[in-house]
Amino acid sequence: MTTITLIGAPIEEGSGRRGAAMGPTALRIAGIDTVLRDLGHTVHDEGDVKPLPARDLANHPGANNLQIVAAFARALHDSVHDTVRKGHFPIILGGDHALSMGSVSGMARHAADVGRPLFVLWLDAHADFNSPSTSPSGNMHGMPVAFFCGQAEFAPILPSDRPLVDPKKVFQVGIRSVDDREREEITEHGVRVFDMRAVDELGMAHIMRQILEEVRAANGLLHVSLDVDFMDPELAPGVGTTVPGGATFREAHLIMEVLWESGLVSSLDVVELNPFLDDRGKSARILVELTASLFGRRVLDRPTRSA
Ligand code: HAR
Ligand code: MN
Ligand code: MN
Ligand code: MN
Repeated sequence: MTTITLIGAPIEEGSGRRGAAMGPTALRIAGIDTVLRDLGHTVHDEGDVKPLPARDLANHPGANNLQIVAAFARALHDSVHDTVRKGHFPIILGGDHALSMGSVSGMARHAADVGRPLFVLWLDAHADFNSPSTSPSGNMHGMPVAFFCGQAEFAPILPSDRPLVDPKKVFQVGIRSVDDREREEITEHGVRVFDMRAVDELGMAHIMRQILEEVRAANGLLHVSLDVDFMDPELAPGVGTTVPGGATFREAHLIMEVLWESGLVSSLDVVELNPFLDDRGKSARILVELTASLFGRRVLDRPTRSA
């Protein structure tokens, strides 16, 4: 059984609208801690990180709310790194996706400490590979992947010696809304993209098998970042950036089940839940369901996990 630490990150300043700061509260009300305890895990809830605005950074015209976004990134980097160093599994309750600048960087630091490669599974409608100079919106929730892969424009946010993630170890699944400059960037940097067309043509089981085999062969750590808009908006409407044609409940569920069976996952972000836009808690409840599946809830016994 796993010792899990819940870390709330009530950030909405990366998203350009209000509401995602209520995400951690909604996930707690939906019972994320109880569901994990009922599965036999030990759960500590650290409460919410309390960042201090990064006043050393100047305002930037292409990076909205840079000071507060950087503050969350710094606080989460430290808190995730401390958590995982103790041997606990961090679950970051978002908050918008800009928080992954900090959570993934904290995991990258740990991976460097233990000498293992970090892989990232990015479940999202979006590639989130913009930089301040390429972003059409300036919203930093569209930038975390470019950040932790080391695009130079972000240099002052975290210490310059921070370990980076190799873009070829980032798997994006479910992508269906990519800006023109982003498309060039993810191709140039070799991000591994399984867009919704790939999901339709190959099937989720095949895609996940391929990803997990690669992580296992490299003895990697695997960070999972789950954006609510990965799922179809009919299923999960509680998010500011819905895109039609997303993953079904079964597809999302299958991912979580095979991830549990793999034993390879080290850390999880649950991001972009906007309870103000949700339909009577529906999206929050689905996220809790999916998290339970990632931690071993199952319908029938099957050949058990390998690790
Ligand atoms: N690509 C657009 C931008 O950068 C929209 C980004 C939206 N991002 C999220 N997270 N909702 O995936 O502005
Ligand atoms: Mn995202
Ligand atoms: Mn998204
Ligand atoms: Mn580039």
